[in-house]
Amino acid sequence: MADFKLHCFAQSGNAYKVAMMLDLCGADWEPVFVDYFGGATRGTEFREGISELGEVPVLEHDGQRLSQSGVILDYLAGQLGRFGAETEAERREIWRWILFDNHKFTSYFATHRWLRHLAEPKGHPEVIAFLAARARGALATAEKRLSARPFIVGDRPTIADISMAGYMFYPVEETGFDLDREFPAVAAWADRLSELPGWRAPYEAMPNGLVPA
Ligand SMILES: N[C@@H](CCC(=O)N[C@@H](CS)C(=O)NCC(=O)O)C(=O)O
Repeated sequence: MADFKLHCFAQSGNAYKVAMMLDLCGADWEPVFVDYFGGATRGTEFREGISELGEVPVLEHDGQRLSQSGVILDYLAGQLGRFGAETEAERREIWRWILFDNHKFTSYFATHRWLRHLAEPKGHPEVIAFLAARARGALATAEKRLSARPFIVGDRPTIADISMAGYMFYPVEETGFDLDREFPAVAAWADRLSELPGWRAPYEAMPNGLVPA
């Protein structure tokens, strides 16, 4: 049995943050497919048996069950000794960006992708336009930051990068954002992350929720 079990599906960039961390750390892990599109996260079995929050990712390790990608990344950085903070100031800086990611960067980008590409029926055009504008604003913040340094906190990748990159590797047909054209520093940063040893793309790392095995 693998050391780590990750409840996930490939369309979830939030789950991908954890899959990416496990891959980059060379951890022994296996995915547990969650049939999100079949309603699993809204069902009693998941909410009472896996997570009351009704969301992936959920990580099982050592008799524990953890949820919220930021908390899981922090836990894994401690367990696996990679991509964590080296000083207290760096720890605060990492959390500043993980919170920004959860509130503005991932959340608008992911909800925009969801409503334009995955939801049935698709979202109202005005709602999609609102979310695109909010996502573009958060991307502009990251673009400025990454124009001046290779990674979010400085010279080396940390869990802040892994958190923020959760949705950066889905195709433009899904996201509606051509990062190379609109946000070249963000695109170059995502390329740098994808060159790290062990990296796999979301659809390679996790089971596809629309084509269950
Ligand atoms: N802040 C959470 C967000 C998790 C989240 O939004 N997960 C989505 C998939 S990407 C989910 O499982 N949603 C279930 C639902 O809405 O029923 C995290 O970072 O873990």
